[in-house]
Amino acid sequence: MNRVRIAPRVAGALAAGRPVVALETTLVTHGLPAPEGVDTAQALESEVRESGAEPATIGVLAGAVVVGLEADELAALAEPGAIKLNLSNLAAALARGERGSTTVAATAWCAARAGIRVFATGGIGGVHRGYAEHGDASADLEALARFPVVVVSAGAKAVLDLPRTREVLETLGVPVYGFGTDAWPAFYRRDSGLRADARFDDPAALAHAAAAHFDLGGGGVLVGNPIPAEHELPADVEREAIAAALAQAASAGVAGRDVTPFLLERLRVVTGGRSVTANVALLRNNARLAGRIAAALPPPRPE
Ligand code: PSU
Ligand code: MN
Repeated sequence: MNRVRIAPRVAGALAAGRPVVALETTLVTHGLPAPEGVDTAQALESEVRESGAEPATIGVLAGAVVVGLEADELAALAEPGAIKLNLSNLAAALARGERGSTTVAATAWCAARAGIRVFATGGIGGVHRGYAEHGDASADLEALARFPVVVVSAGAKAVLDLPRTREVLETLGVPVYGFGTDAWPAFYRRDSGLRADARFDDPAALAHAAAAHFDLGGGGVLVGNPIPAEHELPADVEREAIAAALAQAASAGVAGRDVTPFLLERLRVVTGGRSVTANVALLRNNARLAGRIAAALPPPRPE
């Protein structure tokens, strides 16, 4: 049952106990405009390598989960038509031999299966605004609770209902750590006005807390790494862009898995590309920190 194919360089690093960082691909195919997606994926791998870890970019090609896509595989994956895969549609795509990119939820699942314990993304999915009417909350939240992986993000995407998203993480028992901040970051902004559960200023100290969570049999840990200050979108630019994007989504009747990609694309247009520059900057920052956390994570303790 070759559902999961681990690249030899990744398998080698895992077997030798060397640090490995998983990277997702929905941000490549659905979160960033082409060819920015593939370029960014490569930049993220470089950041991971420079911080001393092996990158494992994850996606689905020809009906197999590939853990550690090579450059040509990544380019093939990013051709138009890739399916956005989360926990609900991943298995059907595998069985049909399809091609798709993995969201945070699906990537955390595959990373945990492969024995990878650190994963970098941009912003997690969460509870969408207007939840009471449509009930749309990302599979990322439950996946974070289930799979024992440290997910490094710049918070949840700012288009979401951040207070409710923060409450759900609390309900699910997902530790939310701030790196260099007491606040929970807000993707394009450094501070959502909400709090992290604990602050760490040192990747090794954070890694030890995550290891304690894993040793107790816990699931995932969410790290909030604020966007570098020089790349923050000004508060008024961000607020107006999000309002415009949400209004356009409502009038276009966008729903379900299409909502997040639609909103990100509208933000790009409304901000004249500034949202994309900010997104790439926070992604690189997260990949770097993930590498440092992976390098500092103590080996699992036998029960
Ligand atoms: N981070 C980014 N850009 C993205 C995403 C994260 O900087 O496009 C993707 C992730 O794959 C995440 C998904 O899982 O957006 C959320 O989609 P949804 O809200 O449909 O669960
Ligand atoms: Mn959704």
